[in-house]
Amino acid sequence: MNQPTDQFSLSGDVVLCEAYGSGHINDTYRVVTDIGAQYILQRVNTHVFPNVHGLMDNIARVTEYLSARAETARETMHLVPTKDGAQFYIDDKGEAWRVYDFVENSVCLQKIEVPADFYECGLAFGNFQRMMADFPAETLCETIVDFHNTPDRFAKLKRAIAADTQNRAAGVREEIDYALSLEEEVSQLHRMRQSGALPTRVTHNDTKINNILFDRYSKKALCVIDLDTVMPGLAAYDFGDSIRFGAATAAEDELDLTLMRLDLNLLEQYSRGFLKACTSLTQREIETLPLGALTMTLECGVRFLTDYLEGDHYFKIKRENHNLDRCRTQFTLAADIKRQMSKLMQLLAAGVKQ
Ligand code: ADP
Ligand code: GN1
Ligand code: MG
Repeated sequence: MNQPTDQFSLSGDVVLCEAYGSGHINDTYRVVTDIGAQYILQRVNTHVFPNVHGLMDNIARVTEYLSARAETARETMHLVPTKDGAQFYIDDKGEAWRVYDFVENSVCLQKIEVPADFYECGLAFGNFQRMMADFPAETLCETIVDFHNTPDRFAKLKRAIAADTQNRAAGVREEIDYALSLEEEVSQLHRMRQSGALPTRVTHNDTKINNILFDRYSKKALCVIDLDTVMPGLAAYDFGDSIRFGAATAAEDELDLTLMRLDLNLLEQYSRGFLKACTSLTQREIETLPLGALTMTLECGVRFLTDYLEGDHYFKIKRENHNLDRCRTQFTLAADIKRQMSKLMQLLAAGVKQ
């Protein structure tokens, strides 16, 4: 039988192809050949990313741009072409496959082990944004249209409530009311982008810590991965999504909500790294970073809630009510971010003066 790996220009013959990583969206495999070369093979989730051509064109252009500016090869992802020189391969079933060089001696963290890890994350995503600062953002395709369009995320939530296809809305009235109570506040960033009050940047848009590879030995951040959502966006999206995931005291699907808070020490670590590396930020952008943390957290909760109401067709779930559990952690965290908002603002303002 034809294997997707047969289509790519790999060094050696494949001896191992095993499931790898723990993303919510794509299927990832580690591939090893008889001469010890390693690769990452991914089946792109075309339900989530219908425009594979646009997506792969973005990734090819962004990785080439970063490679030309990087000091070492391990600082950026490298696509491996197919034997025909294409960036990806579509199999008989219409599935899309791509291959990257495996970044050797790298590790991926699912959670922060020591606070310095999060400083490294801030540096990595800050560097990414600064290195892309002169790239023409408007030439990138929107791989998921309206991805961080917060008002549109609310519109989708309201449609899911009205349709209530799974008869789940009555059971989550409290969550729905909480989300709607913050709609205006968290729609501000989008409106500032629309009015031109904030510059549109090339942003990563999915800045979880497991989208960074660290050097196995030095524990320094090496390389930003998972470039599917690199699109035009706001600096506050990348800052905010990192805080949402990395400065939280509990996992995204923790059941004991009393464990979920914002860790201000971790927020400070990340902010120092991000502000140090991302020298392209304007004063106004820096001032909007705390609102980015609230917005990304609430928006992510709204997305989980919408998916729960619609029957869990977007995010992979591993148990019943998984998306509802995820929604609840995000809303609990959003409430804590809101409680601590003045401290966040002070911290970021202090970062500016350093
Ligand atoms: P998803 O969109 O499903 O999150 P990712 O692109 O983030 O998929 O990849 C999933 C996992 O595969 C990552 O968390 C990381 O552990 C690993 N990975 C991805 N690309 C590479 C690479 N080039 N080198 C080494 N490991 C990688
Ligand atoms: C998804 O692919 P992954 O697991 O890095 C999602 C993000 C969410 C995140 C929540 C393309 O990220 O937007 O914030 O889950 N990616 C996409 O964990 O929707
Ligand atoms: Mg990922």
